[in-house]
Amino acid sequence: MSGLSEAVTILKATFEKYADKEGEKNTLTKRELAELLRNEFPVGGPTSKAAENNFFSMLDDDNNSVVNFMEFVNFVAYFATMSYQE
Ligand SMILES: [Ca+2]
Ligand SMILES: [Ca+2]
Repeated sequence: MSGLSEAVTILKATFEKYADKEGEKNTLTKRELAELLRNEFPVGGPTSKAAENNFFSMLDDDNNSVVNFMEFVNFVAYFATMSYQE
């Protein structure tokens, strides 16, 4: 497996690990997202309830109160862009 397809596999596995905790298996609730961010983005992630809410509304593009894989990947791409500064 190449590095990039491995990265995609990790992205999917990470999403599924948290999305499977409550409600629908293929979407993240606010609580699931908060847990994902706390564990997977210890640096740059939310540090308060207010920040968690901000992150959630930032990720939930279509405002349907859950974050799907596409919305999650958009965020990861944004995060990658932010950290790619020369
Ligand atoms: Ca879920
Ligand atoms: Ca959504």
